[in-house]
Amino acid sequence: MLDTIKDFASWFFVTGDPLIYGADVAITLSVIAIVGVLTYFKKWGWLWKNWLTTVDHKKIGIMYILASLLMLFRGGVDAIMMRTQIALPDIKFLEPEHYNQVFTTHGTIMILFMAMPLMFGLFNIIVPLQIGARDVAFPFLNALSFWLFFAGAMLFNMSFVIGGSPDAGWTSYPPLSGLMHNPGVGQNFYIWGIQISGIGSLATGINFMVTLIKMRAPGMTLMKMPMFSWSVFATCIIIILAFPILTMTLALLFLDRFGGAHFFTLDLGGNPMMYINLFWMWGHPEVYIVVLPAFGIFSEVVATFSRKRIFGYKSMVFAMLVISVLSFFTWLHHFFTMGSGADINVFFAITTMLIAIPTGVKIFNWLFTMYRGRIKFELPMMWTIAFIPCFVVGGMTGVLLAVAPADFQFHNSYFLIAHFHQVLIGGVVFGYFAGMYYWWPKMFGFKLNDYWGKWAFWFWNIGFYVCFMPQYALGLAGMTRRISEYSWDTGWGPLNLISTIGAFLMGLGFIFQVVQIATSIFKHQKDVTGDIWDARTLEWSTPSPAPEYNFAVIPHVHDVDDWWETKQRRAKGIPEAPQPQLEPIHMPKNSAIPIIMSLFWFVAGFGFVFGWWWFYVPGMIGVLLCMLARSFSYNTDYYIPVDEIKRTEAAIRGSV
Ligand code: HEM
Ligand SMILES: [Cu+2]
Repeated sequence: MLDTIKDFASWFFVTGDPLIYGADVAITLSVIAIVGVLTYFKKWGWLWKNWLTTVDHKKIGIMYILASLLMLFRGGVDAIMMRTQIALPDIKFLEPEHYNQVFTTHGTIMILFMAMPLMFGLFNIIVPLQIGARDVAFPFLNALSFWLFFAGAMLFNMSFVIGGSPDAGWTSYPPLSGLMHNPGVGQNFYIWGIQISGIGSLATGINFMVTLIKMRAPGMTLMKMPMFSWSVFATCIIIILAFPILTMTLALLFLDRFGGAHFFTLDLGGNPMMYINLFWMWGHPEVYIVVLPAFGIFSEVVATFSRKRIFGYKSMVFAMLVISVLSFFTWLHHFFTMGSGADINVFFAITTMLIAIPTGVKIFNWLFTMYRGRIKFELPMMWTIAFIPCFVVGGMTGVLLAVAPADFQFHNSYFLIAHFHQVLIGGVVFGYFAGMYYWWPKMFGFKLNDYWGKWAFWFWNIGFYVCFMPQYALGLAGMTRRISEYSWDTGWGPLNLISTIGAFLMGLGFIFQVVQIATSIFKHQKDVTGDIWDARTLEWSTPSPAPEYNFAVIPHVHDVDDWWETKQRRAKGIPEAPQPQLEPIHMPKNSAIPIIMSLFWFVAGFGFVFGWWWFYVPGMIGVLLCMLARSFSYNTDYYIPVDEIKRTEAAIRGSV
């Protein structure tokens, strides 16, 4: 009996590696610490009422950002471990199997559990405020999306200590990810972690699309919508069309592994290349999903800190929509080497290169906006200015990769690794950092500390070039991706060492950011204006942080940059239209169903991972019951009375 339990435990828990035991201890201690603090300060009720069951888009946004920063930490630790292993030839820090797991979890976490939620966090915090709405179109669904993301992310991360991590790359191509070559549960964690959070992502795409179409303030025609909102619009088009492909593809892969199907196997009529095509039909649009909102952020930041209207508003909108369509026609550039022949490769080479045109248009628009502007070098603007050259170089190496015959040389080499990190870090991460610094005062009512912010900025930036520039050369010298060891006679040692130093510099940059956030929380000056940057769009017309109903009176919009125009009119003393009477505000009620339903999804996912019906059957029944409970709950909204609005407004503004 004891032996059976022992056998089970050593199979169930990941064992045998000091790093993992360290993590086990750290996780247990953190959980005890969090539970202890909450209990000691009697904060459970507060946590449940104000956060875990909230449907307020601003709070959901903050939870997304918090979770994504945690995931950035995990993904970053993975990165540092890999760079340590390959800093020099013949290092024995990570075993090859372990290295495979680490690049798989790093890639998956960074894209799906770091970039996506950071993006959704910014959508949540800003979009309703920017278009003059009181919340998103479906606040309940919004909370559910967050909790589904969170359940998926937790399930995925659990593989680190229970069952074993996936190790077939973030792309998880069969046959390597198929049952025959990968019988453990790691791949199942990959499938179900992504699947559960993917449902949430799809729902968010639909939610924000409807919000942008239906909830804009009166007068805000589509062509008066702020640039960030436009970028969200373009992104949602891609999410809605692309995520179902991923869901289906992973479902088929799961059927192969779980139900003995042969969609992607090498025999019985299956074809692994089908998976690879399907994966990138989602995967390429996915990179535009994460980068378009960054473009939106840069557009806002450039206009605000150059104190000018964005140059070429219409061309900006057009460029974004063209990118969202084109992004669906380039997927094959990820496997020019598949052998589909010259004609097909040429088609995809040309579509890929075409994307450079709208992207170039945007770059010039940003530059022309800055031209002759009175530029203020605040942190968001610094990240934006750092982004431009970085993204231009990253984009141009992308065009090189799009040259199909040349790609036979570059394919799967460190040249590719350097390219995609340059656009993902220089574009996506820099963009979201710019957005986080820019809108932080809107979220919390104070600015982040400049001193530590500048340290972080320079360490990230210098670290970036030190880390990734050598990798272009390494790629050309023949170093392929996903290798954990190489010998001295390759000559790759020195450049790899430099690259690793760069990775550590970026790691320090991240630590400075943590210090920056911590010191700013303890010591800051409260912003009482609500418009700390003297900015242009509607979110800055509300107090910081905005009250739960956002706008006591819904604004009427007349211009692009409506808030800026309003301020100009006020400065000139032009009388404003009289404020209409306050009316009771219709609001959604908090709900516990999203978090409970996601918990059931988590249980079901866990059951599917191990093939244990006594988990997945109750889990799925729980999910169904939650759906029923929601369908039959009628008490889902309430009105805030005028008196209370007056009191709240008086408290935050000093007067009504
Ligand atoms: C913070 C600095 C970062 C460093 C030092 C870093 C480093 C690395 C390293 C060493 C690899 C493995 C290369 C190989 O052996 O093939 C890798 C792979 C990867 N990284 Fe990063 N990375 C960083 C940030 C990011 C970010 C921000 C993203 C995405 C938003 C990202 C996405 C990926 C992906 C998708 C892979 C491919 C994984 C695979 O081969 O399956 N990385 N990175
Ligand atoms: Cu692509």
